[in-house]
Amino acid sequence: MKFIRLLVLTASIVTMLASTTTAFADGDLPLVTGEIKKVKPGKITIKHEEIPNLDMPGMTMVFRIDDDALVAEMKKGDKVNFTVEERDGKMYIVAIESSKE
Ligand SMILES: [Cu+2]
Repeated sequence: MKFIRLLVLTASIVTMLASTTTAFADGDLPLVTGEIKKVKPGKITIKHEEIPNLDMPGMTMVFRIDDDALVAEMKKGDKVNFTVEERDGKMYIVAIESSKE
């Protein structure tokens, strides 16, 4: 019986891990690290590291973001991991999360 319980536990941990990474699985965009400098409705200024999929070196710049709920969670000084894609020449954050422990 102990073995079965362990199996169930393992299965639920795997499910948990899978669900936390879902947000970053879209389109296999590379994860970028950065620090938030400013938060405004629909826009976040981030000092970011290199962004391989946009061929962009590290810099501080404004990104657009559609998800107001995500914007509400972010604040100046937060260290973040995020993914970006270009739409009509503008940089949009696809997914973002605080990287603080
Ligand atoms: Cu940039």
